[in-house]
Amino acid sequence: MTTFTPEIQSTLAAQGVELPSWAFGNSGTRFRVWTTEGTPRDPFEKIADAAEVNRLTALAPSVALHIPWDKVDDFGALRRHAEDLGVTLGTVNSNTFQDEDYKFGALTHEDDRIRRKAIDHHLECIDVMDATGSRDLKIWLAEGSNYPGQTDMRARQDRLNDSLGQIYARLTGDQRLVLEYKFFEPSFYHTDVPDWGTSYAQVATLGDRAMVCLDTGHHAPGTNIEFIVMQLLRLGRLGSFDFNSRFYADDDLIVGAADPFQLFRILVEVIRGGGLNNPDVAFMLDQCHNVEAKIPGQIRSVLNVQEMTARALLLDHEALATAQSANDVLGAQAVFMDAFYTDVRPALAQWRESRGLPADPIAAYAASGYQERIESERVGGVQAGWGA
Ligand code: LRH
Ligand code: MN
Ligand code: MN
Repeated sequence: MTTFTPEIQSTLAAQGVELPSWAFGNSGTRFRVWTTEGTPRDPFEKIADAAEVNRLTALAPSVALHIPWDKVDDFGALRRHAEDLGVTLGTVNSNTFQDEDYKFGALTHEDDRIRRKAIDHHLECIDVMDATGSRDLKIWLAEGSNYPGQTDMRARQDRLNDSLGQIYARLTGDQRLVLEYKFFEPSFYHTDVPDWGTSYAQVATLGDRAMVCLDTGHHAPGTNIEFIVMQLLRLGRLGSFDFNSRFYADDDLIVGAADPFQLFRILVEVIRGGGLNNPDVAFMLDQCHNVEAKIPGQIRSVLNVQEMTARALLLDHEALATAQSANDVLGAQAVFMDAFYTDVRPALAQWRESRGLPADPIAAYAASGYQERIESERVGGVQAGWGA
């Protein structure tokens, strides 16, 4: 069986992956939102479910919020609730994609009134961050056009930059703005922030606390995502990951399910670039569990990240560097694949037990009675937010 050096063990012990509150709500596609028994009825119950994932894995110390989906009267109370359960409130995600006013844009809108409304929404999100103690404001913009000639793409970049500048100016202390990109959807011809280059060009003008968010599901098929990871780390602008898997478009499936090798390659570059357990780079999930059980789905997800991290940590860098500098193509590839093909699961199970955690967190969840309890206590759970 593989063994982990003390150094690898302490690296693994320090790892944390933020959970999205919306992974615990009901979700589906634009065709149907499926219901699940035991679904949280409010943000407090979403936090409780996230805390359960952390209790069984020690891998999920914080929970991301989405506003207005997670709007509560008293964010201080939500914060205390989270802390009582051993987790913190993390990234605050804005939402300008479900309001009629934003049909033709939000932060890029031609109409000053609508653009002002969208900027003000972000300022309110920063008020939430002040109350929750969150560091990051994450912005994903569903803005663009469907037809060539429909809009002036260049003027929209200028308005976007002005809007982001106003939002950035409201940040205080160590708060950060993180701009997420996505190549298409809901717009199909052009998107205002379609790629890492545009996100980088926008945030670079704002200041040091403006960063890029890389959602692994937001690229065209075949994109070399680990190259983007390398480049953003090199430029000091990789602020966060939204981890998930895709087969086709923005599928939001369990991270590491569709392409475990891609997740491995990404983590190799994260480690290479000093991004692992580095507070500058937030690891988050952005997933929706449409048909699978939600809490075990989140447990599976954080374990997938942990397993691929362990494999990436096993990469023999010395042997790789030797092969690379000799242009030993097959030798380098063999070293790389050796690490990828190492089954770390038995070693991780043993290591978890040595830390007082269940060897098999999914089995431990099934045996815990938590699911039965929430199914009997919670009636009328809410959607994740889609179509809400
Ligand atoms: C957009 C996105 C973005 C949203 C989330 C719900 O596709 O990835 O991060 O906030 O989905
Ligand atoms: Mn995302
Ligand atoms: Mn997405």
